Formats: sequence, C-alpha cells, structure tokens
Amino acid sequence: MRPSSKAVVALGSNLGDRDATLRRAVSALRATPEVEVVAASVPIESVALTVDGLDESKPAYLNGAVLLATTLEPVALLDQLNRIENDEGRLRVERWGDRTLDLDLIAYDDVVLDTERLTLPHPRAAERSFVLEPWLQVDPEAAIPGSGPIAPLLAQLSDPVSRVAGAARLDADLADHHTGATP
Ligand code: PH2
Ligand code: MG
Ligand code: MG
Repeated sequence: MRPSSKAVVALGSNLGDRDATLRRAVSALRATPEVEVVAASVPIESVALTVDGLDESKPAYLNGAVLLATTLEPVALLDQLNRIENDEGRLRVERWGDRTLDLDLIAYDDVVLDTERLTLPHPRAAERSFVLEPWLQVDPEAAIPGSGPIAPLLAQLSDPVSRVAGAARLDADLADHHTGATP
C-alpha cells in the first residue's frame, strides 16, 4: 500500500438542511476505504461569495473542513469526493452558484499540480476565510505551498465568517444515524 498522505477537504452547502448535509458528507468520508478522517472542524456560517463578490441576498453557506489521512492518490480522492457529492443528489445550477454540497480538495501533502480536472493547492483557498478558518481548526500549523502558513493569511482577510452557537464538530456522532431507511 502507498504511504499515507495528508489531505484537506473543504465542505460547503447553502441549500437544504446544510448542517445535516455536511455531517452526512463527513460520515461518507469516514466510510470510504483508504480514507481516514483525522480531524473535523465545527461548521461556520459565511456570506455567499459569487463571481460578483459577496452577496447577502443569496442563502448563506455553512462551511467546514476535514483533515484526512489517505492512501488514495489525489485524483482517486477527488473521484470519491465527487461520488459523495453525487450521492447527496448535489444540485448546482451555475458556476459559483447555490449548491446542496460542495467538497473541494484544497491541499494534498505539498503537491503542486495544475491539470484540467484538479489544481493543487486550490487556487483560491488563500483568499477565503471560509476555507482558511475551518482549515486552521483542523491543522493549525498548515501552510499553502507558494503562499505560506495559513494563520497569517487568514488574519489579512475580511470576508465575514461566524461560529454557529453550540454546534458540534462535524465528526461528532450523529444521534440519528440511519440514512435513507425512512420513507
Ligand atoms: N463556494 C463557492 C462559491 N461561493 N461562498 C461561500 N461563502 N462558501 C462557499 O463554500 C462557496 C461560496 C464555490 O464552490
Ligand atoms: Mg467550491
Ligand atoms: Mg467544488
């Protein structure tokens, strides 16, 4: 087996029951062979960022991040993220538009890659508090290849994020663990 690599995945949802969707996604990651969820953030709330900038008239996002240990290669991991998005019945109308679930591979070890399907590290991660804030929760020492440690990067950003009062970490066990069994 390949040695284990470290990967960061950002989660986002701004349609439907956002919190439940993110928690199901973390459960699905945990259930994925060759993927271990090492740490999960609490959910945070953020104003929707669109191609035209922050848009308070759009439904707000819940965002989070998980730190993974995986023996899957980056594209194989991306396949699994896309599978989970599809299993969630991901609904997306336009680029950067509203969506039920978005799972983005943000970083994978120190890999730098630019292909049609996958760019690593994620090219806009360093500009987004809604990515860096939960990432800092799961990996305080993290750095972005080419941009440096995430803590000072986050300190420079101004897109607003807020904690959800009382929210448990996204990997806290679901009280309601049956999926799809009820009509
Ligand atoms: N994701 C986007 C576009 N805009 N805005 C927020 N607040 N959070 C997101 O996760 C997000 C977004 C594209 O993936
Ligand atoms: Mg995204
Ligand atoms: Mg995406």
